[in-house]
Amino acid sequence: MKIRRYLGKDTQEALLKVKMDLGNDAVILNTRKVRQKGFLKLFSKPMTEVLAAVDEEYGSRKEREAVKREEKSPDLNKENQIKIQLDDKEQKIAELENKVSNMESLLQKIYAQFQSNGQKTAAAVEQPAKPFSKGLQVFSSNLLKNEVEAEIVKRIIDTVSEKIGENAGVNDAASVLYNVISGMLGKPSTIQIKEEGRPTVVIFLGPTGVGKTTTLAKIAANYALNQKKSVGLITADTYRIAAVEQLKTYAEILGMPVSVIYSPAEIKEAVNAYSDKDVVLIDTAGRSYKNKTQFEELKSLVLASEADEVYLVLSATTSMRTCRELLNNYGFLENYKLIFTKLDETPINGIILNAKLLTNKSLSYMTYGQSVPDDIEIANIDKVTKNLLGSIG
Ligand SMILES: Nc1nc2c(ncn2[C@@H]2O[C@H](COP(=O)(O)OP(=O)(O)OP(=O)(O)O)[C@@H](O)[C@H]2O)c(=O)[nH]1
Ligand SMILES: [Mg+2]
Repeated sequence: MKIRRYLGKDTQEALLKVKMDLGNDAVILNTRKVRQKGFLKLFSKPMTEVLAAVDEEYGSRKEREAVKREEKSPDLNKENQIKIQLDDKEQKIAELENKVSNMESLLQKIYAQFQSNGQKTAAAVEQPAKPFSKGLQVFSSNLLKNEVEAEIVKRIIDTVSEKIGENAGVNDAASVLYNVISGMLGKPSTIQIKEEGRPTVVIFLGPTGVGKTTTLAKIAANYALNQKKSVGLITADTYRIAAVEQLKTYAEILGMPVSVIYSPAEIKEAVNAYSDKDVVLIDTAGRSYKNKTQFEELKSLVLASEADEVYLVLSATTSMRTCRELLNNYGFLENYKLIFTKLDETPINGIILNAKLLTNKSLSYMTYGQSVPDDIEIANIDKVTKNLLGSIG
């Protein structure tokens, strides 16, 4: 028994090959679908494989016919043999050509598929953003331009995303953002004058030149002129010759007493001397963030003053990096409120939100110029929030 394997595009083609080769006596043993081996062939259609058998003595039909032809005319047969060999070669070449062209078209298909996949990905990236995400993108970029720290911007956007639906428009996003940011800034807290007992004692600290003395003068003037409170001033700033004179000038104009102390030990007595006052405001010397000894002295001054309220004065023009250092250095303070000055000198409001969230202390006053007593207001959360969401030109 002779067993042979025949491959065809389909069963019909494979059976035809069997018949052609083995004749009608062939017995079909098995048919199955097979994939050709090789990377490119993985993408082609499976072939049909037919396993056929024929009695050995019959041999293949081609062989039998060849024997017959040889018997009839040996010369003609030789000629035919050459022709058959040539025909076989031509057939092989044709088969190879066919294979190459199949591979070519397959490669073209694969290439086209890759290209269309690439276009689909690009299209997905360029897809017009939904109104919700588009609105948030604009605001998030404004917050960053306002120098709100990236981590905080992310926190804000995440909170807003949780609160509003996918299809919310720019206006909805804006109003939720407004609420989230103003909530983070919190309610401002200003000096709370005690109704009874000793005067309310307030001390102002902060780096050099930020506007401590000017801000103190603005607050003092407002208490004296608008609220008819009696105010006493103390300065602990004897480092600069002009500092005492500066406060004395304001005190003179406003008609209020001022006393000067040269060491923390003197503060208690100076405060006690103002027992008849409603408010006592204490000015301090600006401290460079590098000088550790000065901070130790400041710490004892704050403790000795037994102040009811402590205000840390910061300029809005300070870089966030410096601001972080400053907040670190003033970290010895247990409780304080934040004053931001010089907001007239910068359109950037990010530092206010950053510092508020870093310290978790209340915002209190903000100042917008050099003019005493006008250029001060209670921290305007609405204004700051709108500035943060607005674009910086
Ligand atoms: N543009 C602007 N200038 C201000 C503001 N507040 C204070 N200044 C100015 O900043 C400068 C310093 O102000 P001071 O009040 O002396 O600052 P300070 O923190 O007491 O300074 P030291 O006592 O030296 O540490 C002065 O020229 C003020 O007029 C403000 O809100 N805006
Ligand atoms: Mg000063």
